[in-house]
Amino acid sequence: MTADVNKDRLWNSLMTLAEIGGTAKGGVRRIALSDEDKRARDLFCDWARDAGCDIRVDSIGNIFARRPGRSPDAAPIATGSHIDSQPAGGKFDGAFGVMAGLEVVRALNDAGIETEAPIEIVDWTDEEGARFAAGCIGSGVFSGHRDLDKALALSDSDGVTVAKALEDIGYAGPEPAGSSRFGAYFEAHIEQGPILEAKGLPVGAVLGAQGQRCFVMTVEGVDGHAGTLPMAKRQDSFVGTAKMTVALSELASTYDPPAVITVGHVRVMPNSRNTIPGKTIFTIDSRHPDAATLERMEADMTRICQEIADASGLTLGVEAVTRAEPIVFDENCVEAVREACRKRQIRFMDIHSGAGHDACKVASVAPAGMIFVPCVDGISHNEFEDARPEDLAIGTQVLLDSMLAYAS
Ligand code: HGY
Ligand code: MN
Ligand code: MN
Repeated sequence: MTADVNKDRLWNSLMTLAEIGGTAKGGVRRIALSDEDKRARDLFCDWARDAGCDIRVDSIGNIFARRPGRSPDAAPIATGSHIDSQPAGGKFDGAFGVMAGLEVVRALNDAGIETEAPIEIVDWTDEEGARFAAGCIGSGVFSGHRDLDKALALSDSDGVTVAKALEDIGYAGPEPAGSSRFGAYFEAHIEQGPILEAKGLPVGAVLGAQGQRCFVMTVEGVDGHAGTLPMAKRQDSFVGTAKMTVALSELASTYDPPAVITVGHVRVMPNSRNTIPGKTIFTIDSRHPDAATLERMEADMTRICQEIADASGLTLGVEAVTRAEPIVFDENCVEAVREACRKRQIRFMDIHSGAGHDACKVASVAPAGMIFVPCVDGISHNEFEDARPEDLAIGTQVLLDSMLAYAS
């Protein structure tokens, strides 16, 4: 018993969704809990209702679209991803997983298939962490990795909290976050790297994902006049930050295998051409596949930044916003993905994820697996992110068959 995915319907849904927050370069700017995110959420809910799903929203704004099964009390077999994007993101990161879930439901409807367990499609709140610094807010609260009240209190650079932003867009839901459970969870996602495309393979059966340690660093010196204060007397927080950034970048290659360390967000204050910056806030995103190495990296990064601060008459504040251990997906879920490929003679490979995903959080409260599809030149977190309709359809077909194996 199976159902066939409709490649054009999937592609058209993705392109329609991409118009919300679409950018001139063909990318997407759909910041979490923004008006664009609201409009995209509303569209997803409309489409899911049209496909016969009931909609629930939880207290951190996660949306659950449930297709009923014969056994209403059975734990649902779920899929999903995130509709929010990077500030200059692509059409497929996250959106593909949510639209693939919708296509699974639509294809099951076309085939008149009733599953034993319900099927659920999830849109997780703020996976990207581009606005509130901490990523995977929705799936993190759902899975107990994040405390609800602390998550609701997170604020953006304008001081707007998650709680306020959820209220403003009407997605502060009544369901206690984390009160529902899945029988299994599968997430379809573009690989966001070059491996599948380089090997000419349409599917990756994801074994697990590397760990992450993310920080918000506050460097404080003294504001001063750019024209009058001699260089030797300055306590320039941005110069200190620049030295830290270069040192962190060079640190990454000292581990085996090498780590990845990124300073991606910097706020210079007062941000005026002719005032020496007395305060600079910057983020560190560090990742490695080994838990012990992550621990060492945190100590090394903190020490290096502190030494630079001390040598420059600066003070340093360190706030950890994410400590995510490396994860391994459920072997039965991984095997269900492999078996779905074998049954349709779809070539695949086992692969590890360099990126973090909502599935990495869900994996601690339900058997979870992921299906990767290639993206063009491995580009992601970039407006030129692209994918091929046939690859997306193949990945969605594997998702459907993997879920059906569990939901029947
Ligand atoms: O940062 C990540 O790994 C994810 O793409 N948000
Ligand atoms: Mn993503
Ligand atoms: Mn992303």
